[in-house]
Amino acid sequence: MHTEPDCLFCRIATGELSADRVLETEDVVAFRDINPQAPTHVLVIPREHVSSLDAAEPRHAETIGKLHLAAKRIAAEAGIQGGWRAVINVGADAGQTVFHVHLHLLGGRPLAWPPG
Ligand code: DGP
Repeated sequence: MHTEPDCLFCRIATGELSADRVLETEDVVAFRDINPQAPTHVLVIPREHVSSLDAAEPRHAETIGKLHLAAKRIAAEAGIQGGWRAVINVGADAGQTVFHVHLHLLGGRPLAWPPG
């Protein structure tokens, strides 16, 4: 499995850097966002380094799917009522600042649409 030694989220995934982890599986790790935008704001990442959804290939399909299923599980375990949002920022113009693909799980408050 490909990892990048200088990638912040790879280093969180391996445990080299600490984070407030909420779920770990063979393929994905989830932890609370350091700058939460909602009462529940969790980042779900693959253990494998993929820089962005733009860099994902067909062989990553199962892992990308697992990010979403992990978010569903975390939202259920958090007891979020009435809905939640899964967001993947793709590229700098969309607000991506960490180039290791990650799904934002946001919930616990009403979420406006469209996002800014
Ligand atoms: P994005 O803008 O979509 O690339 O989201 C990156 C998110 O990562 C942002 O909401 C803040 C969060 N973040 C950045 N550095 C850290 C960190 O060291 N620990 C944690 N828990 N979250 C981080």
